[in-house]
Amino acid sequence: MDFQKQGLKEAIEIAKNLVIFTGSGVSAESGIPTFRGNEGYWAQFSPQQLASEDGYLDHPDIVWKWYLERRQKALETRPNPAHSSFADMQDFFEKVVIATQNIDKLHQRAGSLDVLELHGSLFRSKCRNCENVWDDENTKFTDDFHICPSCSSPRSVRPDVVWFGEPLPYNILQRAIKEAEDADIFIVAGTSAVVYPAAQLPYIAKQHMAFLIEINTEPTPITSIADLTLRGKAGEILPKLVDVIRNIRR
Ligand code: BV8
Repeated sequence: MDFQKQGLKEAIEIAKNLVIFTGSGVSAESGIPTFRGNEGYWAQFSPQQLASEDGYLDHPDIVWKWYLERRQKALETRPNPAHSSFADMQDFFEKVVIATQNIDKLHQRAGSLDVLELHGSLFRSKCRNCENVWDDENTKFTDDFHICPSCSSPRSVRPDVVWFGEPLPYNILQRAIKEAEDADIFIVAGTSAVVYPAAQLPYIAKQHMAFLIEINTEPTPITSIADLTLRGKAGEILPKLVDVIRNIRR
């Protein structure tokens, strides 16, 4: 693995702020499907059918079934070495922020403390009627899970995730943009970097002189602007990157 790339050692020596932008590829080695791979969700389902409000309104039970299956899978799985490596990096830099597109909460379960959930969470629901949002990690979903516990309006409860055509949570996106601007090192891991506005973050970091590292099994649009591309599985590469950081920063 080419960690000797020009600039990496210097970047690690002087960095204060580390920002990590992740997508479903970081959870792949935990057994959670990605979206756009051959085995990905979009190979079986249409994103418009499952990850859009129209799809939810047309067939709420199918959308709920998909999210509850994903939620169960996330609960049954464990963070992998990619998640734990990002948590370990908190020992070596003043500030480590994770801006994730993932909704599986595996970064938090691995010990990352500052996680921006750009696309929401499998473990929160919200009411379309009264806009109440609540944690439902311990909810045992039953047939009446459509009833809002706050306003009791029937069939108004949906997953608190960002669907296509919906805006990202304003404060979270603004914070992610600010952190990308302030990043000394910006790691892009396990994302195809095609979903906007989240995918703008690496470009913002690069424009603000961050050292850009990409970790992916395949090339993406970010590859051409990365200062260092580490080609391979995040769960295998990241523990080695932590060793490199530890040797420089200890
Ligand atoms: C918005 C829900 C506007 C949560 C998701 C035309 C019409 C309308 C909109 C648009 C348009 N053109 C562009 C847009 C914007 C649209 C968009 O970007 N579309 C793209 C597809 C062209 N974006 C939106 O609609 C956003 N909203 O624009 O609103 C607006 C503004 C103001 C007011 C009103 C409206 C909303 C985007 C969020 C959509 N929600 N999901 C969920 O169910 O999870 S998207 C979905 O894609 C997930 O969130 C996912 O996180 C995200 C990104 O995918 P990735 O995580 O990157 O996963 P992917 O499978 O693609 O890639 C995996 C990568 O990992 C691969 O590169 C692979 O090589 C790599 N990999 C695999 N294994 C490993 C690995 N790497 C390392 N190690 C491994 N082991």
